[in-house]
Amino acid sequence: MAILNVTPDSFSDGGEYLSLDDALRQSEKMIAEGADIIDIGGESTRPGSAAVSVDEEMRRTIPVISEVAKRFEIPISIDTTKSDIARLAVDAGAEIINDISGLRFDEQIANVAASSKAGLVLMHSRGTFETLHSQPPVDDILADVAADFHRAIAVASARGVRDEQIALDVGLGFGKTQEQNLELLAKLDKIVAEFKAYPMLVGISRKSFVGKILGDVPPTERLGGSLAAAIIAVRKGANILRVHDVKETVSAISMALAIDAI
Ligand code: 7PJ
Repeated sequence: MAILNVTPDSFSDGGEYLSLDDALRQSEKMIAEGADIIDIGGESTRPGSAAVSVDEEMRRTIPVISEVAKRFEIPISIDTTKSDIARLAVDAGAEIINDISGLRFDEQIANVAASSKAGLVLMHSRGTFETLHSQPPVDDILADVAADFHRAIAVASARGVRDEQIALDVGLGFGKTQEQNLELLAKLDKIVAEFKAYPMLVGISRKSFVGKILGDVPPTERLGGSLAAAIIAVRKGANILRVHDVKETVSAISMALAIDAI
């Protein structure tokens, strides 16, 4: 799953917004490098980011989704916590809804998934939009993630989403301590085993917890660390990796799988 941010704060190159042309060029590049899904997001959830209105999120994402859907064959995912955006995105051609709140912010997202038959990613996170990155730690992160997966799956199911539509995500970097982010990767096989009916998605790429291990390096210097963690995640059962660096990730995982296949 290749990340396509259409937010001014996470993709600025001097200009205010990522232009449609830039978004299409970036999509084409990531598809050529081996992406299987493009995840389009118009609201940054990085620490310190401001929430955006439905109108603004719509203006950023929907034209890009329409154009990518028109030009390429690749499945498109919409990274949103708002059912209004999810509905517009699905109508514009998105086939997957990626909800970092796991239906905690807007349960109607499940209704959109149910009626459209779109895929639904239920990610574990804690707190509100404003407090996503300032949560007091829980004692047992594995138990917290598992309990929240059960809650989210029950909400989805009650609103008509079928099991085959759902993927889960432990939500690295969202309401976890540094050690808990590492623990979730180290013990990912346990969570995969408990929820084996669902594909497991993991987002590691360029995150702060990777930067911390490498001596607080900036996002541009987190590739090696991200790849090492990605290999471990796949060996422990992850099925989908959400990444910025498609070519490098495909190379690293191909190499690891070739060795494991012997
Ligand atoms: C994730 C996400 C993740 C899923 C973001 C960032 C923060 N969606 N959206 N999983 N992270 N499913 O990319 O650093 O880990 S935004």
